[in-house]
Amino acid sequence: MHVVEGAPLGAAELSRIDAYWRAANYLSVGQIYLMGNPLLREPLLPEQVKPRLLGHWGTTPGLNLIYAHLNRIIAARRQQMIYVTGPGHGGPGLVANVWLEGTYSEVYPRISRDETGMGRLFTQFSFPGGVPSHVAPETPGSIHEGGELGYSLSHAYGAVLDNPDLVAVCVIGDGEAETGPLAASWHSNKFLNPAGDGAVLPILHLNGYKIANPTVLARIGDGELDALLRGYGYEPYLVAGDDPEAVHQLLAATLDTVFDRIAAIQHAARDGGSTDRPQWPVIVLRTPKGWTGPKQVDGVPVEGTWRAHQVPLSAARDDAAHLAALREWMLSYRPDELFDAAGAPQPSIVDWLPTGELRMGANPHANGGAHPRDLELPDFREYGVKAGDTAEATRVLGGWLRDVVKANEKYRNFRLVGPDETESNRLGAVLEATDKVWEARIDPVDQHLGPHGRVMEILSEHTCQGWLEGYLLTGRHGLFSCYEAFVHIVDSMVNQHAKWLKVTRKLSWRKPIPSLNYLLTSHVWRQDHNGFSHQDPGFIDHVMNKKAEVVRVYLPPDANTLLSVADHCLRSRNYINVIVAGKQPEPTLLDIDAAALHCARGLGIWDWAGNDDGEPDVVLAAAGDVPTLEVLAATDLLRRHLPELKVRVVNVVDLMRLQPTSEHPHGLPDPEFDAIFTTDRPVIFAYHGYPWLIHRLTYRRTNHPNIHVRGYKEEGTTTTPFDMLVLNDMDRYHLVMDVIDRVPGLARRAAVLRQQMVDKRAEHRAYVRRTGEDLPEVRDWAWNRPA
Ligand SMILES: Cc1ncc(C[n+]2csc(CCOP(=O)(O)OP(=O)(O)O)c2C)c(N)n1
Ligand SMILES: [Mg+2]
Repeated sequence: MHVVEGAPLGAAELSRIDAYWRAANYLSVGQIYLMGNPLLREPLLPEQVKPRLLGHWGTTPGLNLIYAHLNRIIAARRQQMIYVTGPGHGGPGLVANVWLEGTYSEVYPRISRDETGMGRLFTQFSFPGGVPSHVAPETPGSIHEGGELGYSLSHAYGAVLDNPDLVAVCVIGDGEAETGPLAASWHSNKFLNPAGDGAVLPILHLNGYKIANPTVLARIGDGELDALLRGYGYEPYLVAGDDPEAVHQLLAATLDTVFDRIAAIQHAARDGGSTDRPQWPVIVLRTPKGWTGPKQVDGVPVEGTWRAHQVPLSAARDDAAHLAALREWMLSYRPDELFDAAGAPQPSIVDWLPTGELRMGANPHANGGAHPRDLELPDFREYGVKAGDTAEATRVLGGWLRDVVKANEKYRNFRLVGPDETESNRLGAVLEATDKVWEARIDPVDQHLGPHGRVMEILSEHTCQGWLEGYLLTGRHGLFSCYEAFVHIVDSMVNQHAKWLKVTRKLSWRKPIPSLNYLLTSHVWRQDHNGFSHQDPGFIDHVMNKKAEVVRVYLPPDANTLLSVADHCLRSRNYINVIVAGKQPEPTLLDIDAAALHCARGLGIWDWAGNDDGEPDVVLAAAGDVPTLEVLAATDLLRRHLPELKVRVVNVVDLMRLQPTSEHPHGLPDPEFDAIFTTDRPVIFAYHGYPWLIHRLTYRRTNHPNIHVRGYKEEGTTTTPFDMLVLNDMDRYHLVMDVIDRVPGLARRAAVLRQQMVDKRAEHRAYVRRTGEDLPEVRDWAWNRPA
């Protein structure tokens, strides 16, 4: 690893940067411990220490050190910069820095830059009614929570895509670096274009420890670590030490060098036309965990060990020795030199800091984006398919997305991400307008790879998700297309993003960000190639647990409804939109205007399919493309064999409509729900996913006792499309049996038909096992009743 020689800081600069660092450390410790006497100008009393000591000290001095030195770089170079805190548990550090630079008091005037404000700053931290212990949406300048470790580097990369003037400095915990998502995301440098994108400066914070263990990267030796980082395509710079003065000089010299290096790489690509993949710099910062904190507590070493992770003097309120040690520790930062009589930072501490929007807490990139704009969306109606025609829904969508890419090319604000599946998911038309971005070697056999593409494919769903989140959090737009079963890999990341959105909704200063849009295709019912391992519709259930105001789930039944739903989602902000749609050839059920209307309703009666004249004997409902066709096929059978039976067909596009208005903003009012689903007739509901969800959503409805749901019940294998339905009892024959079983009086009257349905299922079973394909009457079935 490179070690940069030199001592670029003059005595005055060294002293002010160290004073700033001491101030940030003082304010961090104060937040963890104190609820009174913030400047320690009086003797420290036990009751001035918080009763519950909650927070993380260990990572904080390192975060503060980096922040201090980045301020120097920003001020000297007027560099647009944001700070991504991988060890987000170092929350007090980031809050301390944005308070020092003034942003915090601008956003939260109650927390003024004086003694009163400092007292409130301390008390509110990890305190009921206050702010969380982690870097959080409440922290100005942050796009990254950091509570769940692993996503910092992919967020940082996402933020700088198409932001050529921006540098995202990403502090990565050495423990965090052990996570799968972080490990994969080093490869983001093969997808970053030095001409059109900004830069990420990863700083691996090698403080040696996690909560209770050493970290792998701290114990493999410099040689292996150097080889690892070089293997990932980076050029490592080591900053190591435990003497503040020496580390200040070394870090300053190293940052000067690496920012020169970043500028040189960008210059070569932008002005020199270089197309070589650069080796971007990475800094390895090896300083003690809990540096400047208590060296020993109760006779055991703390500074420089895992014991420094949380709160070193955990009994400060009850134990006089701990209390005295806390006071001594805080006074070691010499607060009298740092804050004036009123409790404001001394001018010398802050007069050299960047100002205005160059402050990392106030950078507009970290709050909705520097130049947010809506997407230009071509009129989806012009891409509609004629009703009755067969279409692959996602292929039709691909044509529209291609033109979305074209229409927004000049704004450079739209990206498609996915794990290697854009073409498999039949969105390949977008590749007529753009490439898949690729900065590594390109061979003649490769197709559609190039250094400037808008499509990003890496076989790491975590990295896809992280990139897209970073991109959205900085005000741009995108879509994640993924196999339905494997999107579960990012369940946990979705949780975190949903939490972020929920909290930001309550923060009036946070600007709304474009929605996180998923297109889940290659879904459970049509895994013809892959079978059981690829069959799992449970992501919907996962997402439905999130706050209603944040999540939306759409199940468009055909190509035209998919177009309408996608248009809606790409216009929206602050949501997580999940669209589930098939890619196989299927009939187009609604013309484009009817599709738009149906999607606007979210749920509706298809009077063209039923014959109920307002008095149904049974309601056949469906949500999802495959279930919808099966319901139509069942309706067809019923109308042929039991023409006197009054059938109502209902289709649900927007799953949230099923809930009461009290539970979800899209919820259908009870009277409307009762009118559509009746209050007393059986409802046979064919649903795309696990059936229990429909019960959860409708359990408060009047007619819930009569709702019978068919869906995926974890029966699957590599078999024919219709066999999948039979295996899960959602086939047309079983739906007809369900109707006969549920409609009073039918059991006897339709006993012969029911028997035929049982026989059909047996015939089907024998036929597919003999021939390998579905019965001709199933394969060739089409809805051919007049609309
Ligand atoms: C994915 C995940 N797993 C576990 C945790 C619990 N946790 C919080 S901090 C921490 C140790 C982090 O160590 P490191 O990244 O080295 O941070 P630092 O030493 O800077 O505190 C762990 C395991 C978490 N926050 N996220
Ligand atoms: Mg660590």
